[in-house]
Amino acid sequence: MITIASVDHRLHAPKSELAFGEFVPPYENPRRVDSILSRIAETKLGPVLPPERFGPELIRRVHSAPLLTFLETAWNQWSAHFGKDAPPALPLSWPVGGMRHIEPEGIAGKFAFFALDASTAITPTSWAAVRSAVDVALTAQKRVADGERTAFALCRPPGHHATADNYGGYCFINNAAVAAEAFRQGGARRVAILDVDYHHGNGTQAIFYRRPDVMFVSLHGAPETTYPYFAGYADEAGEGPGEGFNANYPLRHGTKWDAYGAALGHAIQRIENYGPDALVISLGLDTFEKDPISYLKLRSEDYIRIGEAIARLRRPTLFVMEGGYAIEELGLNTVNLLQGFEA
Ligand code: SP5
Ligand code: ZN
Repeated sequence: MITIASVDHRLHAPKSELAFGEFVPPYENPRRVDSILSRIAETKLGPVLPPERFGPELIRRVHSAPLLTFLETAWNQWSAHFGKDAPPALPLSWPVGGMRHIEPEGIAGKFAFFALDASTAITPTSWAAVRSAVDVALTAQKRVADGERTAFALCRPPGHHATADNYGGYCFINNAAVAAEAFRQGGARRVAILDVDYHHGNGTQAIFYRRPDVMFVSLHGAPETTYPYFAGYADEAGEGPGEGFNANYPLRHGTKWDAYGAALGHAIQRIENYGPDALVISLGLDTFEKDPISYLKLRSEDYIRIGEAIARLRRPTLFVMEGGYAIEELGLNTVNLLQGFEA
């Protein structure tokens, strides 16, 4: 299997993350990619190639102009206000129900307007890393659109929490959504996105919620107890023309392979019935038993079975990296899944 990866992901490496009221070393950090690349080399999974540069057209089909302008200029505006040595930029308030959703002029207000949480810092060079992750996704997508059975987009930072208008959950641009849109623009009539990250892909779901041409199917920790809390319930089925093309499989804390495998079987059947021309996998490995921020209990060998189950769909398949924070085993688990697919 071909992997697309960029060295520019290192440009996004905040010094700290706000978690439960204190600053901790970021869970989402460059060592994640190192772990995966070293396992790819060790197992001779296949070549690792750099991305091509893509223009902003496909990104603009998925995200609003105000969000993109904000992400591109946020650090400059923040540092103009708080100085070049300002700490990584974070929001401190939000426009909740009953308030006005109008973009403020001041930079602190803009952070409040565009961020969906306070865990996702922006540094001087974050935007360059974010753009490289999209290039990684689109380069891998192109290979699959051009006839390869599969490719692995080793994106960092991840993307599935980013909506059309908001960033957060370590995500800025929704790499998987942009890739799905690329398949559509390239002539695929139906695209399915299967999201196996531990966290619900609220961004991807929202982007395609009213569309029948891109089905979103997700297995994730139940929103009653799990970030991002406000999406991911089983009754979220899509809306308007998109009704019937969204499927959520929320799972309780402690879920092991038996219940996970059963839910995955149902999810795969939904996609089989849909009959997509292309499949995008939002590939999170934070369902692992030793993940430091998650509560599912999958074991390393279970990822081989997930890969095998995805392969049974027999569709052109693009893997797009999302979460996974047990860094020591991240490479093993990721490559297990990819090898399960190829077996
Ligand atoms: C792409 C992805 O996996 N994003 C995950 C975003 C998680 N956001 C914060 C969740 C809360 C983390 N709390 C740390 C718990 C330590 N025991
Ligand atoms: Zn996750």
